[in-house]
Amino acid sequence: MTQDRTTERAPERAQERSPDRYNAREAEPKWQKTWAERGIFRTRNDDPRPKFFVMEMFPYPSGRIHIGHGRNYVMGDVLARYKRMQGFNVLHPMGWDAFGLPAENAAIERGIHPKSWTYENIASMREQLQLLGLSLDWNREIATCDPSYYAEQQRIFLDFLDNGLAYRKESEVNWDPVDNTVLANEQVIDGRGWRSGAIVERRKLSQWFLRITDFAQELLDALDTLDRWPEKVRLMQRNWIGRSEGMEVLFEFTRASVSAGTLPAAAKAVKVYTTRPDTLFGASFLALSPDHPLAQHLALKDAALAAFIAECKRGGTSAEEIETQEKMGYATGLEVVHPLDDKRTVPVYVANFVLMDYGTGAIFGCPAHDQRDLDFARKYGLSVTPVVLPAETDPGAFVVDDVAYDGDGTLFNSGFLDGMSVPDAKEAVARRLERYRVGDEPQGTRRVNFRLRDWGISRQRYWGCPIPVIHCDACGPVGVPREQLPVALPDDVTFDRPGNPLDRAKAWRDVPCPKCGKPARRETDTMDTFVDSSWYFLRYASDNPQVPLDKDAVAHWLPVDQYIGGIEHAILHLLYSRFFTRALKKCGRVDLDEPFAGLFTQGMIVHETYKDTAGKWLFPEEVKLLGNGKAVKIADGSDVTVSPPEKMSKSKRNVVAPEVVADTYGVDCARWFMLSDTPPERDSEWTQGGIEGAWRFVQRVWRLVNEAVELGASAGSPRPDAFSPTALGLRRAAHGLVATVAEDIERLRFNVAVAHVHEFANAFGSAIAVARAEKAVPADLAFALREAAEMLASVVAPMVPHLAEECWVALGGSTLVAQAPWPKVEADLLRQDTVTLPIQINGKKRDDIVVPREATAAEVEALVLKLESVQRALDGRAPKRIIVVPQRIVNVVA
Ligand code: ANZ
Ligand code: ZN
Repeated sequence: MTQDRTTERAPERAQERSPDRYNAREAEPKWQKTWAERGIFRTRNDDPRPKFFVMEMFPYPSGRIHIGHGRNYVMGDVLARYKRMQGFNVLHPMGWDAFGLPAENAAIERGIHPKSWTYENIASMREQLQLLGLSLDWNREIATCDPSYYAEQQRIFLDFLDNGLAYRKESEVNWDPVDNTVLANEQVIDGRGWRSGAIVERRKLSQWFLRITDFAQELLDALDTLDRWPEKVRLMQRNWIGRSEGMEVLFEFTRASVSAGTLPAAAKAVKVYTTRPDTLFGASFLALSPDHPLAQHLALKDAALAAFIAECKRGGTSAEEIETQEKMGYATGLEVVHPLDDKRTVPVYVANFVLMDYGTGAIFGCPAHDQRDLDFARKYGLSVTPVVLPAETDPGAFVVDDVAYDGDGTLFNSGFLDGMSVPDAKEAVARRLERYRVGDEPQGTRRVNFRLRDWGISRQRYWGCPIPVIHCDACGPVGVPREQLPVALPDDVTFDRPGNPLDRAKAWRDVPCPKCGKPARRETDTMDTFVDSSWYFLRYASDNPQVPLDKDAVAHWLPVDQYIGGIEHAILHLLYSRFFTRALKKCGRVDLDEPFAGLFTQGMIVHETYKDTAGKWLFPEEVKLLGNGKAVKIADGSDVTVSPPEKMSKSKRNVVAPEVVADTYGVDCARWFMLSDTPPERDSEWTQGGIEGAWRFVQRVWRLVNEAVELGASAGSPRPDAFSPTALGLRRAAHGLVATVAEDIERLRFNVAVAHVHEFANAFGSAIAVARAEKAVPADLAFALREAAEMLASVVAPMVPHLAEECWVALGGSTLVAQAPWPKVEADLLRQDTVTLPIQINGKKRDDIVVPREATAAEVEALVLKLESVQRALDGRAPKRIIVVPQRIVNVVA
């Protein structure tokens, strides 16, 4: 069945000249077995060679992988194999990000235990990855759901606790009032619980946090040192950390407001945070967050305010939700005095767009220069006074209508600030407010703020790493003694009811307090799965399971030289990992600041989508393409709608399984195709034509090598002293290939490497044609042919490793090319002593040829006539004319 397919889908098979066809389906499993048996990808920590650590972001074991998942692993593998050939001790590990919600959903929906679901998926995905021929050290494989892994994670948590880096605080969660359970954000769909459909409420729960904000400045500053990270990712992290410089300013209540009697006894002023103290004279209102203590206090005696606050909560309180909501406010009736002009008063609102956990939870609104404030002012009829005048603008003519002006300019309408630039005005206001006093506090204080929040890691779920804490009524939360770790997940739990099964696992939950021995209960929250992935790269360094986090091994291997993964992890995963590394250093567990020296974010693999007449998605193998965008269903010939390529996804069925490709073409073809054409950072389209092209090229390399074996010198033949132009041209091309592909791989320009191999194959093909035409191949050319074949096999070895091993055997090699050194280049041959001439046939460019720079027109002509493309065009006839323009172009008139 699959054999038939190969025949059918490899259209040029019949035209091949060589009877020897490379049989990937035989070769690939054979070499994979040999590599595994000889353990050649096993890495030792005491290996004296220089280290190179390359890893790809580890997969979530969701079920099966499709070829779209494979691209980053293949890229990492090319680098790993190349670096091995360069003499490095390479660490290239693999693991499983194995905790998470889907396993629990499978348990709920299909009654499979999350553990079996996960380990079954791991088994089948491991097999699929092995099929790709990846040079991984499977001895270091880890799964984050393995107690041996999470025991260390619990130890890390306790270290954080001891060092003040983990703490507990009240925080809001999504609460499903019907299922009586906390929901993850992704389980809230349009404000409703995914299963019950009930409107989700916000509830306060005591939860565990990690103090990432302690490291905000460091994490920001160190971004400048990560010069092998994409600028885009550094920028995203910078924005996420969100440092801003501003001021806290006190606004005192008016006498009337104080004597109204609604304020708490101690309340004299409201503190706001602003990055624009220069715009103070444009202030037209103050706004408190609905969660601000003062708003909460006022709501106790103001039912309308209480209702308003409740209304705000329904809209959600996350920054993203607030961003999209219509601005709403409630006038408290209170007023404050303007800090720079005590004759002016400003009304105080409670407003839905002010966040409690940023700045001070209160703002002053300057509508002319802030869009949110402007929307708010228009809605509630508040004044809009511009105070920053854009350059070259007439103050009398400048009005702010419904777009706030947030640009630069000169202050006006601003008393003592008039005429100043924005920075000067900021400084002048700061100086003045630092001098003024409110009680014994300065009225204004300079302040740096970060958008970054501490990391809430508590999840009310089963399938995660248990937080190693026991709650005692007398002692409070107590860390589980280290010798009792791991706190293992109990297997015996039920998923028949909503909520966290750990809450119901009495035998597991109820334990004595480690401090006082009184009855106590375990923490039933588990950790956010981002914790699991925040240190796995450190775990890989250890080759001793007894010491999962091994400081010396980390010092040896880290930082990761090249990390490869998707841009979707540009912020959270990478930032958390950077934080973990620094936090662990603070705890004395590692001696490292930054975990990833080099980062590469690869593009995705996209594929067309297919739908039948009933609107059902079809798999590519169910569809026959007819060309020019038309297709039919193979089963019944009915029409298929073809839509533009999209990210491969199971739901749209536009996926290709690695085993299908392996069976049909061999995985080397898949690898070659994934590396070809498209720059690796861009999305690449998987097409039938593309994979067939890769198949033809694999066959071509095989033929070239075999022809060179046939015509070339035997292994280890001595190097002749002199070379003919043809032999020299080939040698230059081969040595050039070795040098340029090395550089291409170092720079992760895999598509360029592929292009260089293609280019070389042409040169090699012409040289072989020259050799074939000889009665006896001269020794110099014979030497060059063998050398070129060995170099070609070596150079493609990182990319198409199975084919390369097979070529290596054909060349008489007794070792593995995977363990062979990268070929040595003779520097002399790299000098630009060759030129590439375009070949025009009947006025159209058809080919290129590389010739020695000093080649005579006659020599060039002879070489050109042997090119496959030229012979095809001539079809046995003599050319009408050949015009060689030395060092420029060759024109053939057929
Ligand atoms: C007055 C002002 C005038 C502001 C103006 C901006 C423009 P970044 O740069 O992100 O730090 N702000 C302060 N705390 C807030 C909170 N808890 N919720 C919502 N908004 C808050 O933003 C700082 C600015 O965001 C602050 O400067 C404040 O508005 C607002 F023409 O103060 B500004
Ligand atoms: Zn106790």
